[in-house]
Amino acid sequence: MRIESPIKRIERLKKASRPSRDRDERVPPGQFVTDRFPVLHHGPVPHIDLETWSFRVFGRVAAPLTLDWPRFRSLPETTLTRDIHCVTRWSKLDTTWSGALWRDFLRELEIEPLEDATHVMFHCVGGYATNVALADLNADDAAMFAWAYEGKPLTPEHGWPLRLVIPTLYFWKSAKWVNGVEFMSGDRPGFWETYGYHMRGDPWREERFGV
Ligand SMILES: Nc1nc2c(c(=O)[nH]1)N[C@H]1C(S)=C(S)[C@@H](COP(=O)(O)O)O[C@H]1N2
Ligand SMILES: [Mo]
Repeated sequence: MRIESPIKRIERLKKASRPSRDRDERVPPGQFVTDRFPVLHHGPVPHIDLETWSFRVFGRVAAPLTLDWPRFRSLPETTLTRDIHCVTRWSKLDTTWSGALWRDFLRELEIEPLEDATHVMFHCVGGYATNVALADLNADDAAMFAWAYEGKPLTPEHGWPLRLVIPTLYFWKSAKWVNGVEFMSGDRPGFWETYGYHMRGDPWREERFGV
C-alpha cells in the first residue's frame, strides 16, 4: 500500500470542501454518512504480542503506573453505541464499542492527575500520538478504551488489542493501538496536529484545521 505523505494529505483535504449531503441533525456540517468502515492510519499495522504488551500512565499524575494486558482487560466493561465522524468527511452512525470508560479507568486505577494537568497525550505502538483536553475527555460520557467492536475483538487494522473511542471529537483523536497516556500541564500537538489538524477537533464546530 502506498503511504501518502501527511503534508500531501492535508493539502488534498483542504481543497476538498464538499457540502454536506446529509442534513440529518445527527450529522455534523460537511460530513456524509457511510455504511462502510474505512481503515485509515499513517504507517503500517503494528504487530503486537499480548504477552509483552504494556500500558503506561505517566506525566503529571500522583503515581505513574504500568499495566499488563490481563490487568487492563479486567477493568469493568461497558458497551455503548455512538456515531463517529472522520475529518476526511465520512460519518458512521450507530457504531457499538465495548471497553473501559475513561472515567472507570481513572476511578478503578485510582489515577489522580496533578493540579496542573490540563491535557493528555495518548501514545500508540508505532509512534502515533494525539492530544486531548482533560475537560473534553471528562465531559464525554462515552469516551473509552475499546477492545471490541460490534461484539467482536478489534481487528488488527482497527486497533487490536486496544484503541480509544472519543465520539465527541473527530476520529483521528481515537488513537488505535494505544499503549500509554501522558498527563500534561498545558497542550502539545500530537502527530496530525503537528501537520495542521486542529488541537481540539470538535466536529460540530468543524474544527478540522488549526490556524
Ligand atoms: N495509532 C494510530 N491511530 C490512529 C491513526 C493512526 O494513524 N495511528 N489514525 C487516526 C485517524 S486519522 C482515523 S480517521 C482513525 C481511523 O480509524 P479506523 O481505521 O478504525 O476507521 O484512526 C485514528 N487513529
Ligand atoms: Mo482521519
